[in-house]
Amino acid sequence: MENRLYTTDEEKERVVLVAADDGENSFDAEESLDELQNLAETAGAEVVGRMIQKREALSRSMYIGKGKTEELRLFCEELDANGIICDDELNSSQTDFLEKNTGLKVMDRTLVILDIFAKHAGSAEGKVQVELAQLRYKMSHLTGKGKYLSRQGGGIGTRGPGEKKLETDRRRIASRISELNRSLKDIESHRNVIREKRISSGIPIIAFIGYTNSGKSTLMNRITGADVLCENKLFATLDITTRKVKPDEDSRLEYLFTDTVGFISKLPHGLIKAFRSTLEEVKYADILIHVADSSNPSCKNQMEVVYKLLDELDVKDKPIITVFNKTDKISDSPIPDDPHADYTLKISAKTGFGIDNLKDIIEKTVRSFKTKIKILIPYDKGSVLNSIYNDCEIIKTEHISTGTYIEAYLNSEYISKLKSYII
Ligand SMILES: Nc1nc2c(ncn2[C@@H]2O[C@H](COP(=O)(O)OP(=O)(O)OP(=O)(O)O)[C@@H](O)[C@H]2O)c(=O)[nH]1
Ligand SMILES: [Mg+2]
Repeated sequence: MENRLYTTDEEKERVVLVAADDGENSFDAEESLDELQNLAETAGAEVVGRMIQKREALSRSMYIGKGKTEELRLFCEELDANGIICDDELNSSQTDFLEKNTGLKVMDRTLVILDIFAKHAGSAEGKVQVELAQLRYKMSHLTGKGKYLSRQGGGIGTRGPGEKKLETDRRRIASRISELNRSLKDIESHRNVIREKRISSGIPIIAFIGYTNSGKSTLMNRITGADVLCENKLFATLDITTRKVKPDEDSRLEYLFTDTVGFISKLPHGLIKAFRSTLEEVKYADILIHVADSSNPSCKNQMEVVYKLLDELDVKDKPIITVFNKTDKISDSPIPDDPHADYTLKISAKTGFGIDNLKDIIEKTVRSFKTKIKILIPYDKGSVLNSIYNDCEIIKTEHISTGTYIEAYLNSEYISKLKSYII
């Protein structure tokens, strides 16, 4: 059974999903495997079976027990499966043990997520981030003999961004990682410049966040007229799209809407690290619109995952508007509560239901917060200066040759009034 041939690029992988359930996950094991099935299929595999083992505690050396592993081997043989995908990230001993005792290709949830990211990465930034996360994953899963990587074949875990074969040689991986790290540094500093510019423009930034496939991009398109790709796929969006929009034609207000990558349960740590600069866009937003898929039976759990990740990214104290999306798909069921949100409402990004209401709420929220900006008021504009002194929260004032330099917290109405003085 050892060394059965692995799949080739042309052949569809036939996989069995495996979960070791120690009761620690916020989803139950079946729900989590439903999601893993969706991930595996998005990565191009065919799921032919699943197996769950309830465990008191997970072991460092075996993902599932010895007896269960033998049961799994027979189960895979019966189903003619050629791979196994485990629902948690395995260490190299756990992988080795399963490989040795089943003779099959052993993959895990992280590997599948990385594979999907690689498939969907479009921008140069996304590609660098994904390849880096993939190679770091490979490095940490190299066993002493490097057996796991020396396997021939294609399929999940062997493709980098742009269908490029991933590097498998340990030494070359190391030098590629340093190269990618350098590119990432450049990308991050470029992103910081753009971000600084955006923040100092004083225009409120509104970010769509939420579980993957909840409808963030569909809502972004509905509100801004952008044409972000929306698909019934996990992680359809990886790149950041930003659009400037006026709430209505003659409004003095302007908003910047941002759509970005979705969250998922057990989001691999390596991905969070590599995608930090993308994920941190959320940190610099003024308002978060949390898009939840109310038609998904796991809606509540998915929302919890989102809040856990926000916490991990150290995103706090932002106004949150939670929209329960896809209400066109459900009959009139009550909205779950969301203690984290300042507002909750039902919408359908697809039909447009509730969108006007959402726009009103956004406007109300924008008006209620203030943004820090820098302005320069010429000395001949004494009345403008007076009104700032009277109405705004000033942090710093300095008299320079061209006028009075001020750093202050202004609300959006003031920002539009003083637009021409913003520096
Ligand atoms: N019925 C219904 N389907 C919707 C609604 N909003 C989005 N969808 C569908 O849900 C799927 C996912 O939508 P996206 O907008 O791509 O979701 P996303 O949150 O951007 O997903 P990722 O970028 O993959 O994280 C698509 O098939 C959409 O057509 C809605 O209000 N009703
Ligand atoms: Mg999207």
